[in-house]
Amino acid sequence: MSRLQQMRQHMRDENLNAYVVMRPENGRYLSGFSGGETTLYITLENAVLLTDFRYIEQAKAQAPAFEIIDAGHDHFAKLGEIGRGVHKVGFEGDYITYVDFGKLKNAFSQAELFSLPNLVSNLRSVKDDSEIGLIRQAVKIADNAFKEVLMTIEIGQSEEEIGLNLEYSMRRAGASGGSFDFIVASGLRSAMPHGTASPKRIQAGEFLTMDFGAIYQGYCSDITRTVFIGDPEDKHRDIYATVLRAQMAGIQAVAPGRSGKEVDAVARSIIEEAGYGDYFGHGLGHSVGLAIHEGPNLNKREERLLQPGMVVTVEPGIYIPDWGGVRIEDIVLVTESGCEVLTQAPKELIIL
Ligand SMILES: [Mn+2]
Repeated sequence: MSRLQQMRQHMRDENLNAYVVMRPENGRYLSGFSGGETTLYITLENAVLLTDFRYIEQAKAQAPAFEIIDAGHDHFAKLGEIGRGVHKVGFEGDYITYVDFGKLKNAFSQAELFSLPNLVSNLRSVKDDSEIGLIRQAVKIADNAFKEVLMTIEIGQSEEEIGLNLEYSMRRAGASGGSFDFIVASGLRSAMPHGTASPKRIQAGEFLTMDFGAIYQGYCSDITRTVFIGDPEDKHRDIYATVLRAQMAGIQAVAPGRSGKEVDAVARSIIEEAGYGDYFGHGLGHSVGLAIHEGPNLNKREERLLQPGMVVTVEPGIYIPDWGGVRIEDIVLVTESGCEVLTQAPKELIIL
């Protein structure tokens, strides 16, 4: 069944006549169109892609299953015209702004509107073979960048320089860009789980955490490695070993039928038993695909069950304020029997 057919199946289940897609990843997933400024209007019979003059040719080439309409800069006015007479319209309530919601209500003044953001994201959560192939390539590009950049890291280099080298390596290997603002956090900054690369220079006696990823043909990768500069003390080795044990146990726990909550608990309990539970304040992982952060997640609240074809990160960490921190992150593919680890970069403590 095509993605559009699956979408219509879900629309029937929800008794919708039409669904409006504005989130770029959802639009790309359903139509194939990778340009910006697009709205999809999907009914049980028709599929329309609204864009403007700049993208008409590209949309025709990339989205053959859709009727392409030049809607200028007012997609809502066009929606009002083509959507006249529909009764029940679904939309992405987790994406649309308050202002745009007003315009949507105005466009469909005779219809009932339903916020059903999961209609498309649930489809996206299970990847098909072509998507898995692109994610594998995005992972490989990031693995290779880690290997290359590791050889160039020197005391005195800034975190920004290291981040730039990672991006340069990935772009040379075919990535269209980084999948998010890279985290390159050294020394005391490594205690900040989301410490983006700063002008700080790296010194001996520090952890250096690098969290980065590539976009390859629209698909994201995400990897974190923490290395040590100089001579680690026992506490550094102990914390690194604890995070690694938790990470391996988390990977072991990934399997179809397990909830995100269960997998999170397996890794978290190892960090808690080691006495560092208070220093692991985020979830264990998230799904990755056309977006860097997708559902389902691996965290304390996630009830949804893993299914074969889902692609999730496993990334526990320990962050001690005024001391430093460690995170280790791989991407894994949920298989029929468990999972396959896609990330290949080494995980034993690397000392530079
Ligand atoms: Mn991540």
